[in-house]
Amino acid sequence: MEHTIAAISTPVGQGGMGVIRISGQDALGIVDSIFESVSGKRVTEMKGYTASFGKISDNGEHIDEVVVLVFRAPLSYTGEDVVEISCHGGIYITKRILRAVLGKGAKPAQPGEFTKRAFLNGKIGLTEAESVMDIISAVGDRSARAALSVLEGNLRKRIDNVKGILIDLAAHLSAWADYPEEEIPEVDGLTLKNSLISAKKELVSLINSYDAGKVIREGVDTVIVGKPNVGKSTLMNLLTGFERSIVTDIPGTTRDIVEETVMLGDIPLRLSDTAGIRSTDDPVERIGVKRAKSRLSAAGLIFAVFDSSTPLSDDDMELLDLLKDAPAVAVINKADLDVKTDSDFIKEKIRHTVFISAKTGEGIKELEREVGDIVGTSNLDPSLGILATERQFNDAESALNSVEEALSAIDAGITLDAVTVIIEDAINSLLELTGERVTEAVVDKVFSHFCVGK
Ligand SMILES: Nc1nc2c(ncn2[C@@H]2O[C@H](COP(=O)(O)OP(=O)(O)OP(=O)(O)O)[C@@H](O)[C@H]2O)c(=O)[nH]1
Ligand SMILES: [Mg+2]
Repeated sequence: MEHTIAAISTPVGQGGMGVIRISGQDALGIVDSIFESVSGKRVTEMKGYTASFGKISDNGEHIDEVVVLVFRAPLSYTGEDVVEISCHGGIYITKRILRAVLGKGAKPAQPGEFTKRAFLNGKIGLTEAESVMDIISAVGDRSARAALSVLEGNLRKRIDNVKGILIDLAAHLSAWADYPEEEIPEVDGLTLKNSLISAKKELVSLINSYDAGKVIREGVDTVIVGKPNVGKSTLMNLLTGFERSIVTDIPGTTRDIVEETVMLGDIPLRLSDTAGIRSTDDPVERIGVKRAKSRLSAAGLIFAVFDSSTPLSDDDMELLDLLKDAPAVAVINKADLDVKTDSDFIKEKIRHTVFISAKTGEGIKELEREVGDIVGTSNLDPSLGILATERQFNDAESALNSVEEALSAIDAGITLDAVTVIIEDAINSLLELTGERVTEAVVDKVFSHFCVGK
């Protein structure tokens, strides 16, 4: 039996409530020794899923009035006996109660140790465990939904489906090769190939969902560029919802980079508003222009802003050339004024083009749609379950490599037992992905990313 662990499960800081969580065979006994309930009932006598109100004291010192919640093994998050002490929030009280619990023999929990125990006790799979971490750190609404759907096992279902196809194939091929006397029908080449192709398709779609999922989870570095006075800062302020950048009708207003993270629909954008790009003799503005240009090359997404009320200038042309093949949306601003710019020329140079008015907010939905197209989130259905971590991505990719190798082996006329071995490699990668067959090192790595208390 593993030792009993304890940690503060709520974030550090001031709050209305704090929770100390204790898991392990001594959990009930430890809490019993520092808790006195109003009803007189002992913690060790409490049934699972019941609560008790009373006070916590340590060596005669009264600490706080608390509610104690009991979960009995195996019907708990970790699968072990678990007690949660809900106390008044605040750093002092939660730490003081934790100290009392540790004083009675519990050990401080390692990062992710509660969830690790849940995994080791078969309460959740490895992909679900990873999505617990995802939920803790999810920023946007869709991100949380994607993480939740993984938790509900959608990813697991998709992987199990591919794994099922491959296991059926491998089993049939091995039976046919190993037991010739059983008259098992030979696997015909076409069926074999079709099954592998459908496994390949599903793996490719999973792998493609990874980048889009990452965008939703982690956001994208977005830079707003354009010549002076086109309305970059006005767009920045529209997206942030407050006067983040200074706006004036004087060209060259913004000089340094102004940053803010916003949600455009369900995509988190880390926005940088920059100095208008033009040649200038002003040394300060020149530094700003240089910074704007260097941001451009590192950005995951670019809003290239043009002023629809003036014809294209040399500065606009220079920018259009800089943006060749970049992940850019041409934002033709001031659509509330008469159009004098050559928007067809812009469209020729930049595929994704929208008319907006940063002043009135018109066109913002279209901008959102173009962004979704560029970063690949438009066609993403998070309810299908998506790959959530680099580890899952790598395992899915090795499975795909093996499936592709098996397909070329068949085309090359390699013997079926060799093909079987390659298919088994693919199965192994998938077993590793789901955590059904993983090394201890991988498990430790997954849980080390968690915060203490989870
Ligand atoms: N009519 C109209 N005016 C706008 C719109 N967007 C911005 N403006 C005006 O254009 C002027 C310049 O706006 P800014 O947002 O400061 O432009 P900028 O691109 O940040 O300029 P620099 O920081 O100098 O590079 C201001 O007078 C804004 O009010 C718009 O959609 N319609
Ligand atoms: Mg500006």
